Amino acid sequence: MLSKEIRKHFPILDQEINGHPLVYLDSAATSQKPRQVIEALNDYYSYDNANVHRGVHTLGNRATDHYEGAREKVRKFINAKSTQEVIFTRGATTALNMVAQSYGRANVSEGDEIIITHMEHHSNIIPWQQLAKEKGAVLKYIVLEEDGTLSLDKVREAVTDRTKIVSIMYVSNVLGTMNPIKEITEIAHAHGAVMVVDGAQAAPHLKLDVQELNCDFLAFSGHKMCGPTGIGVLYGKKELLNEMEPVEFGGEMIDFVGLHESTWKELPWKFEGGTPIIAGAIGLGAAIDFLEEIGLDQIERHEHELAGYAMEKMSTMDGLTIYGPHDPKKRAGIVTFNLDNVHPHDLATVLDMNGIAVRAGHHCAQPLMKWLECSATARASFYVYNTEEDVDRLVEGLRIAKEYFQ
Ligand code: 7TS
Repeated sequence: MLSKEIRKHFPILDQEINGHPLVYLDSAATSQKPRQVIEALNDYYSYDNANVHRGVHTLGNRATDHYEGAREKVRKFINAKSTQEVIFTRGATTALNMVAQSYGRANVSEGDEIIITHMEHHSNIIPWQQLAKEKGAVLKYIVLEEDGTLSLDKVREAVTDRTKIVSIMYVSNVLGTMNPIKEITEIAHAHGAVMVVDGAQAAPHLKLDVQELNCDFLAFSGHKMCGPTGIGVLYGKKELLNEMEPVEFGGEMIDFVGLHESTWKELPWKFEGGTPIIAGAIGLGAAIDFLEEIGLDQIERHEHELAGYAMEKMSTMDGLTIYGPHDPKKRAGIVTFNLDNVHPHDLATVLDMNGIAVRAGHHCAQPLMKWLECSATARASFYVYNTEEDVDRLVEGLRIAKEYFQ
């Protein structure tokens, strides 16, 4: 299996936790980092560190080449038309806030609609709540189907000619649901709305193609896709970004500064105020190289297989509720569950005692928890380095936990 060779690249996985070999099943929160990414960061700081876009000295030129080279890697990774459409941000959250604060403030007025769904992460809810409050706009939620999927009919019912923004996650961080973004984009565009995609859980796992999806904006984070923390991406269509105002003002993003008026650099730099996230971007570039060498198609297939295997094994356990679509084809490598009469935090603690790392809590999706009618769940999320043995260890851990609490 693919993952056995791959896990050798991840030094962190080769350790014991509480006397057991580590099984890391919390990649939806953050993925582990391969040696290639750690070395890219080390090499940058050891040999090339300097500020960028200032020309003249050799280190500065090298740092600029690496930083802008990383942008080209991202462009290719998402198949954007131009590097001008790739803005480095601190993460998906920052990218979504930028769209709300720049595009949203300029284009949303009183009575207009912003449409999201009940499955969104807080980072794709609160920026729109704030915008709606500021503008007197209406924030509308698309209701989910019983199995935690979205129906295109409900999307069609929700989107109207008053809709200015539709913002939806590609892959749910709780249910694992994969949403039909291309079709939703067509519906949004038919009503003149822009389509924003929260790609935080998609970029690590699927081949993204912004031209094929035809979305207007896409946000994602480097740390969930083998890259470092503190780096993410906002993709936007050039014609929209060109019309938008920067969100952060200061050094780096200016062309000319007068006493009372200033002008901005061209795209993408007008959105990158201050010294940029140089090492982070270089680390993300190395992560993209790593993922592309394996192949995103392979990664997606591997995770479907693991999630399918986990669902098969877990669904035979008494007292275990699994949330989200039960058809593995409709979900990514995320399995969220609860064990009867056991709080997910207690469950996660017993699993940790057995060397197994899962997340427990509301997963930054409180409206979804309300829809699921529970306050918290446990979640196992899989990535390239996980194996069927990891799933077996999880199932065994759940058995131990069940006995422990009985
Ligand atoms: N959108 C989705 C769908 C996410 O899963 C997350 C993080 C974010 C946005 C925010 O990303 P950030 O890098 O800007 O923080 N999700 C999770 C999670 O599921 N567990 O911890 C973080």
